[in-house]
Formats: sequence, structure tokens, C-alpha cells
Amino acid sequence: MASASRAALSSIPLFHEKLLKSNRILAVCGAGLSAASGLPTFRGAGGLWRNHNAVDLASPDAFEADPGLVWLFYAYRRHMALKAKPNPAHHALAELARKIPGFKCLSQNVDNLHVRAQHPPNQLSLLHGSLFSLKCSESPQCSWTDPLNTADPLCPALAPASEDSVDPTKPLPLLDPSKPLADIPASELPHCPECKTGLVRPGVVWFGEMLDEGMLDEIDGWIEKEVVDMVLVIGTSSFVYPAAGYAERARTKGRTSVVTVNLEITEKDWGRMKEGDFGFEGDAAVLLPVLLG
Ligand code: BV8
Repeated sequence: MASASRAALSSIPLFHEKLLKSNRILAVCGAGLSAASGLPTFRGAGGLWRNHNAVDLASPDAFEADPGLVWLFYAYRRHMALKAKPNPAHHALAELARKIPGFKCLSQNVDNLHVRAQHPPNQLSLLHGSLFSLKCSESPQCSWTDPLNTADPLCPALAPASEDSVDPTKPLPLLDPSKPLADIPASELPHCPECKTGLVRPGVVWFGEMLDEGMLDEIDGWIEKEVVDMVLVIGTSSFVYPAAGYAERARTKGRTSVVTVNLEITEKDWGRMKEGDFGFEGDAAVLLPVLLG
């Protein structure tokens, strides 16, 4: 099938026309949304953390094998996210939610920046949890959680992850792969205050872990309830499932516009777009206020 013309696919006036007629909009957001806030993405340059692939550290096995290393990785990301600020893209999405009750935002990001941009909570689903929620690693046997913990550092042993470099243009000392990382014994990591035996872990969804079933059912129900007029796919490589599957799941042939907002849109991406879809290449923090404003 001939792909739609590039001019139509990237036309802001045509996009605005469709937006005006849209009552049910779904957004699927990824790390690119927070790039302008200074937070590294997973597969871009930021994909590596001290020669470790971020994806390898985000797993129960990695935590089991070396909880100290995984906690340093998360303590570093907590520290960076606390220093970061929501950018105009987060605010544009929050503004859209206030304007359109039928707008629902799904985010893969765990940096809490949507919440800090005052995104209406009933129109936001954090698919992969949050860096700032804590839970017991013995869950579900132990139900202890701390929904919002912003301690930085979380404990003395993790202080190296909160040390800023004297020269702000230099990476954190912790990131210097030439500097060996101190081995942190589990005894120096926070333990569950309820069961006393389990280690505290970040309240994020790791690879190989189920997402919250109640949240998944609620999203499925929302998609199936009525036609979705528009799906905004913002700053994501659409690599991780089930998040990556929502755009096509929500598409009703001939009715739903899938709108890609990404720093890089490849020829393959353009070729996959259908009549009525849109593609806008650039920084989400620059594009979203123009598109949604
Ligand atoms: C699940 C939280 C059911 C933690 C994350 C084997 C066993 C089990 C499951 C699987 C398996 N094989 C495959 C799977 C499924 C697996 C999966 O998808 N794997 C991938 C690697 C193929 N999924 C799961 O495991 C999920 N659970 O399926 O449960 C199950 C359970 C057991 C057994 C069977 C099935 C759980 C996945 C959740 C993992 N947790 N995060 C943490 O953050 O540390 S994932 C994490 O990585 C993010 O949350 C996000 O989802 C993903 C990174 O993707 P992006 O956000 O898109 O970021 P990326 O860097 O890739 O791309 C950035 C994009 O932005 C780029 O396109 C770039 O061009 C663009 N960009 C950059 N700058 C800008 C920009 N765009 C605009 N403006 C800019 N300025």
C-alpha cells in the first residue's frame, strides 16, 4: 500500500485539524520525553552505565546477584531525577489532560517528572513504576511499601551515587568507569522495616516482571470502551513490551491517527505510517508545546 505522502504525514496544520476533532487521545511516552530534562535515555549514549547495559541492571537476577551494584545504579538515577526538572513537553501533556478529559497518558518513565509537572493523576499510568517508590524484595509475601521516598542518598553506603562532580560539565565521579566501585555488602543496604529480612528494592518493574495487572486491565478497558481518535507515541524506541504494543492495539483502521514524536524518524518508520498518521522529528520538549499548545 502506498505510504501516505511525507507532506501530509508531517503537516502541523493537518495535525491540529485532527487534534481539534479528537476526544479520546492516548499517549505512550518513553525516555526521550525526559531527555531535555537532562536524563539519559536507555539506548542512546545514556544506555550504558559504567560499562553496564542499563537493561541488564534492571532485572531481579541482577539485584539478587549484586544488590549493592543495582542500588548504586538506582541511587544515581534517583539523584539525577531529583536534580532534573519537568520540561515543556511534560507541561504540555499535563495541560492537554486538563483540557481533554478523554486524554490518557501511559508513561514508561520512572523519573516522577510527569507527577512534578502536576499531570492529573487519574489521567496518568506509570507503566513501569517509579524510582521514588520503595517496596520489600520479599513481596508479595511482605506487603510493605513506601509510595514516595526522595531521600538522597537513601543510606550512607549509597552516598557515592549522590556526589556531584565539582565541575558540573564533568560526569558524576560514580560514572568514571576507571574508578572501581566499592563493593556494598547487603548488610549496609536498607532492609524492610516490616519483615526485617527482605532488602528494600526500587518500586519499578524489572525485565521479566509482570506489570501491575489492575493497571493493565484498566488500560485495556479504556482502549476497548470507544474508538481512540489519536495515539501520541513520544520519545520511545517502542522496543519494550507490553508498552510498545499499545499504539497498534488502540488503532481503529481509518479512524485512529498514530502520531510519532521522536528525535529520529527513520525511512522505515515513515514507510510504516498509514493514511492519517503523523510524524514529527525533533526534540519532544520543543515539538509538544507547538503541537498540543
Ligand atoms: C513483561 C523500569 C510479562 C526499570 C523498564 C523474557 C522474559 C520475560 C519478558 C520478556 C522476555 N523477552 C521479552 C520480554 C518482554 C520484555 C521486553 O519487552 N523485553 C525487551 C528487551 C524486548 N518485557 C518485560 O519483561 C516486561 N514484563 O513482559 O511481563 C512476562 C513476565 C514474565 C515472563 C514472561 C512475560 C517488563 C518491562 C519493563 C522493564 N522496565 N523500566 C528501570 O527504568 O530501570 S523498561 C525501560 O526501558 C523503560 O521503562 C522503557 O520501557 C525502556 C526504554 O525504552 P524507551 O523509554 O523507549 O527509551 P530508549 O532509550 O529505548 O529510546 C528513547 C527514544 O527517544 C529513542 O527512540 C530516541 O530516538 C528518542 N529520543 C531521544 N531524545 C529525544 C527523543 N525523542 C524526542 N525528543 C528527544 N529529545
